[in-house]
Amino acid sequence: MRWMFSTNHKDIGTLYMVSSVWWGLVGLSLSVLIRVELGHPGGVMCDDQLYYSIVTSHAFIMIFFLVMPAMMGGFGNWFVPIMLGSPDMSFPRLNNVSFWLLVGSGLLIGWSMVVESGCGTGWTIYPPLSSKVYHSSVCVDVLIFSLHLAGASSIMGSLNFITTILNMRVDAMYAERMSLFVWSVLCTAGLVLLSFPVLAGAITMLLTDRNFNTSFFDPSGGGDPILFMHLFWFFGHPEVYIIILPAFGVVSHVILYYSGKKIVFGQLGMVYAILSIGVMGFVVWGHHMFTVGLDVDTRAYFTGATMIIAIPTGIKVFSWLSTISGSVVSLEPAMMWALGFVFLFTLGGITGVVLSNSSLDVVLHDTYYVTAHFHYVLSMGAVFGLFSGFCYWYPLMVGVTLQPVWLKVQFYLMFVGVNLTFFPQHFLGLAGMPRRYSDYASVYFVWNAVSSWGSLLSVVSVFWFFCCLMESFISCRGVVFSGALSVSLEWHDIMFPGGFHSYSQAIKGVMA
Ligand code: HAS
Ligand code: CU
Repeated sequence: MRWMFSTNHKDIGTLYMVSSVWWGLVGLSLSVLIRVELGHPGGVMCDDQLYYSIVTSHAFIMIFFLVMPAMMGGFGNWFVPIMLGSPDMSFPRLNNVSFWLLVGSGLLIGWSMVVESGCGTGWTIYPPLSSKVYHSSVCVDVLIFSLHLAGASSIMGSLNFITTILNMRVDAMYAERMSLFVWSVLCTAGLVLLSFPVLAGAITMLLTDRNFNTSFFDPSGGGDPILFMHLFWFFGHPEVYIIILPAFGVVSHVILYYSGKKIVFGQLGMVYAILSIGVMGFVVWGHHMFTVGLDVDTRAYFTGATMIIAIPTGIKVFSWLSTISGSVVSLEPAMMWALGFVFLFTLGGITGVVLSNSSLDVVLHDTYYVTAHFHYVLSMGAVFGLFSGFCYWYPLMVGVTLQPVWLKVQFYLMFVGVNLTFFPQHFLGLAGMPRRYSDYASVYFVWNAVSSWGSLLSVVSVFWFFCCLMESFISCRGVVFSGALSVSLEWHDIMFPGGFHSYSQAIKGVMA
């Protein structure tokens, strides 16, 4: 049982990876249920509350139990200390506590799903739908506790990352030499630290509204449900960058390696882009609330502020392209995922810019266009980033290699699957199909059917991925690690593409 209490960053990273793979399968299963329900008009569940509680759990699980733990907990724990030349994280025991809090949080969210028909509130848990009147059982309360624990876990993890990155670098690892992955983890940790407490406050107020007769969000007692939306989205928008920034870091790393260059094009510009995305992420939350009756000046502000985020993001996209430009790209699986990321994330980002126009958003809000937008940046952004990092770092983490041809097959299956699933949702949204309903008019049938079949293809690809993992274990193609610092050439190359100029200097710093 020693592994449970390990304080080693790699062990904890592995715990996070394994648990997020498991939760990813839960989230995937829930998404299949959603697509089965929407496969044809009329549906199969005949229970709207059940349908929507499945949607709610799907979102929470994918965000809080798959993407964040895998990116920050998994890759972050594994590689940030190594990339800094540090022996471990600053607070190894706190690191272990962060992981186990997340497990507790997972148990609570599982519990909330089975109390009566679960929380049919959506991941936004807006009152009055989430209030005692419409959700009288304890499911919402349990969900709130689950979020409290997940928040505590993330905040502790972030404190650990920030302290480690600021204090535990070897002498020669100046800030400007740090890998872009480390920079993105640092910025993400800052976002978590500033945004999660706001969510915690909002849900605690909801908890007291539900149980202790306060009326923060209840107009009959002088409260205002719009206040909840402001608090939620003040957390919610930074949250979407919390999800995507580490993926940016992974993609920068992978693209640099497979382009065979010494340094990412515009390394410093990339750092400034990460930081400005982080800062601006806090001042655009109103674009989720254009339909609540914001006055025209406020809408103009949020439209403008939101559009400006496309600039640093564009800087990142063009810097990746410039890094690739002029090199003989080796199309290994990790690089295919990274290129897929750049292409599809950009598509999702551009529909985001469309939605940022308040006048358009009044029409498109709560339609499938929004669903299409955020799945392009999530399922094809964050998740592609995860697969890219996984293919890239797997030999380091596990000690055996994956079969590249098998992995390429998986990439193509997934690429086609997710595009079939989500591209038609743009059409559905533009045609006015609202999100968050378990049924639809038969005029929307064809594209919904395409979408549902596409989602099955993604499931096939995930099963195939597990076949790839098993193949790697069975064939046991090893990687050789050697040397006093257990740093082999392959290790150097993978961790520090471009001749590891900074790392070799860092190591010299340790030796001196
Ligand atoms: Fe978003 C809703 C706008 C990025 C996730 N987003 C969501 C939701 C989620 C989500 C989960 O303004 C739904 C929440 C819910 O449950 O209700 N989003 C943006 C914008 C960006 C953006 C402008 N979103 C993300 C990322 C996410 C994410 C990243 C997670 C990983 N999003 C919105 C808006 C809504 C929204 C509205 C509310 C909709 C509604 O009604 O509910 C940007 O950060 C994207 C920047 C990236 C690019 C691509 C690369 C840039 C290049 C530079 C050139 C491009 C230019 C644009 C100059 C833009 C290559 C040209 C424009 C053309 C049209 C051609
Ligand atoms: Cu947003």
